[in-house]
Amino acid sequence: MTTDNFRTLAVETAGAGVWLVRLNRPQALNALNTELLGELSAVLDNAEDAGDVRAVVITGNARAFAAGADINEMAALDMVGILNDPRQQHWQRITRFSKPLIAAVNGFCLGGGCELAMNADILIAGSDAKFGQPEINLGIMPGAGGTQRLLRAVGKSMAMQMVLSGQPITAQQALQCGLVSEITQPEFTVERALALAADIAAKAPLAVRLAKEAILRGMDADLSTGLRYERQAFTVLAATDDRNEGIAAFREKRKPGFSGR
Ligand code: DAK
Repeated sequence: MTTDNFRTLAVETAGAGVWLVRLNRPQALNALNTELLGELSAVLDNAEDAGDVRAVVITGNARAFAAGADINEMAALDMVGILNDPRQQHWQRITRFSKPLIAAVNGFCLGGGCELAMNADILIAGSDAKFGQPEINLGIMPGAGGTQRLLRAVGKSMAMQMVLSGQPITAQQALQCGLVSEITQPEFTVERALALAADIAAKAPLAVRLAKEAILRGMDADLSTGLRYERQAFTVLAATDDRNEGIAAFREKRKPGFSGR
């Protein structure tokens, strides 16, 4: 993977099977403009196709993960512009990424930035992170999943509080309400996310993929539908080489070597 073609992102290989994507518009607190979203969507396309990529970590910088959609760009869009907005497709690309995506969040994580982080499967926050949906202060509301994903992540009362008041919450509050799974010192957020990504990257890729899909499907399904999907996915994995390898390695008291087949 080369970062040469990107102006708003930096991409690097960070250990076996892991890509690290850094949002890179520091002058605008990594506000998500069309160019950045397009580049992110291209990176995820590449990561999806690259057989050796097993997990992706996305981060910003010390000051901001991302302070939301680019308000200057947004100002130019009327209703028809929003209906025809190409960014919608970029958001869909992010949402349907099938490999594990981990967000390492420091600083401001607001509006579309918070919605981007919530598209990740796992969120790790630096203790200085601030999560919020401040769109209400602009006379608008979240438009990239903020009302729906936040509701599912933190429950009704906290989602209402954040979306209706626009007030951000701290990393500690985000941990308490389940928006993030861990807090680190800010300087170790990316390191911790990469360690987790490396750990996941060493697992059987098909099992990881189906387990991710089962959890995501479960968020939108009733229990019996979710359980039915889980059972089907579990059964499919019985036909994989990696399942045989995992069980054989356990019995032979050695580390498994997963092939992805
Ligand atoms: N857009 C553009 N520029 C931004 C920005 C943003 N969201 N946030 C910050 N900046 C720019 C500032 O304008 C400033 O630029 P200069 O003036 O230096 O040129 C620079 O970043 C540094 O920001 P500040 O000077 O304001 O820094 P402070 O530390 O004083 O304040 C702040 C930091 C994060 C509290 C403040 O910048 C702020 O309130 N930013 C706006 C946060 C916000 O309202 N975010 C929500 C935006 S609306 C949709 C998809 C997505 C969305 C909607 C629809 N569809 C697919 C339909 C999402 C909407 C949003 O996210």
